[in-house]
Order: sequence, then structure tokens, then C-alpha cells
Amino acid sequence: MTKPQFLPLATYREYPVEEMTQRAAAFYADIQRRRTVRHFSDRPVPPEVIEHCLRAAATAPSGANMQPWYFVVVTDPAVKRQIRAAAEEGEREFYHHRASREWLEALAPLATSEHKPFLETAPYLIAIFVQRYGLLPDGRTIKHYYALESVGIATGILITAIHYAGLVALTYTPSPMGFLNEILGRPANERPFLLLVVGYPADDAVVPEIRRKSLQEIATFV
Ligand code: IYR
Repeated sequence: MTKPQFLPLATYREYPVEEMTQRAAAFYADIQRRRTVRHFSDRPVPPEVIEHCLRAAATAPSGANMQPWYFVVVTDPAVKRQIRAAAEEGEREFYHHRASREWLEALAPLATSEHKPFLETAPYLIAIFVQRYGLLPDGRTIKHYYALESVGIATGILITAIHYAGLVALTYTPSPMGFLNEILGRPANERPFLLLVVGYPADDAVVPEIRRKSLQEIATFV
């Protein structure tokens, strides 16, 4: 058993209640501008921005602090092309055979299709993997707890950091996603979680008209 080691909570900052309220409101006002974007510009983005966003993502809480995430940042056009080809192959199967009518109807307002040009246009594809178990340097395995929840939280922080930096993202879930392990050379303990497409929006980018549920619809105070 490792003996617990504690430090003072030196990083915490309390704000006066009025400022706290203002901060919460200001954060909401900013994050509510975030939209999932499917039309990307090929304008370059400095890698430092992505590095900072990934460091932010990796501050997420995780089960037993196992940090069960791994990120592969793809910029190489040849690798992007391979990813696009594999993704579109799966999507063709999805749209023409696998998807139920109900699923296709749910997707209709988003006007998605099997064509994924953004996989080559956007400057960054961030493949996010869940480590279902960890691998110790000596080759033994270590159990991961709440791995999916942990990676979901890290991904949320990553998306928030990308928005905060002034970029846009698409949470893309190719189906199936296993090809990402092969193309990116990731081991069997890792499962693809999401492919995050990141960059500037295209000048003529449009987004579907959507409505967000109200506070009354999503929460009760008891
Ligand atoms: N993977 C497909 C289908 C798709 C599924 C869901 I759920 C979406 O919210 C959007 C699309 C595609 O990306 O086209």
C-alpha cells in the first residue's frame, strides 16, 4: 500500500460572491457561443495552441487518478488521407445499410453524409483513445476505473479549451472506429473514443438551427 501524501490546497482561489456570480454568468455567455462545426478552413494553427489545450484536457479528474487517455494529433496529410478513406468506407456502409430509419431521421436536421472532406481540410485531427487498462513499464497491466467517464470529462475540457482559444471543433465518431488503432499504431489496450477535428471555421461555414434545452428541462433543485 502506498502511504497517502498530502499538500496544502495552494491553487484554490475564492471570489467574492458577486464576482463569483458574474464569472459564472460570463462563462456561460461565452460557452453558449460554441457550436459544432463541419466546415473547416485549411488555415494553419500554431501547434502550441493545441499543446496547451491538451495540457488543459489532461487536468481532468479520473478514476483513481489513472488518467486513462491518450491523444494522437494528426497533421500529416498522408495520414489524414488514410483516415478519411477508412472513415468514409465505414460511413458508406452506415448510411446505405447499417443505420436504422429512426437513426437517419434523427440525423436529417444535421445534413450529415458519408462524405468527410473536413478530415483532410482541417489542420488537426485529434484521435482520442481510452486506455481500458494501463500497461506498466515492466509489461504488467494495471486496472483502470471509470475509464470512459474519465475520458469523456477530459474530452469536454479539451473542447472547452479549443473554444476558449478561438477555434472550432467537430466531435466526430466514425463508425466503426477500430481503423484508428491500425493507422495510428496504437496498442490493443486502447480503444478509439472520438476523433476531434480542430481548426478555424471556413469563411462560409454554416451550422444547423438547433435549440438547446432550457434549465427547467435539464435540472431540478430539490
Ligand atoms: N458517424 C456518422 C453518423 C452520425 C451519427 C451521429 I449520433 C451524429 O450526431 C452525427 C453523425 C457521421 O458522422 O456522419
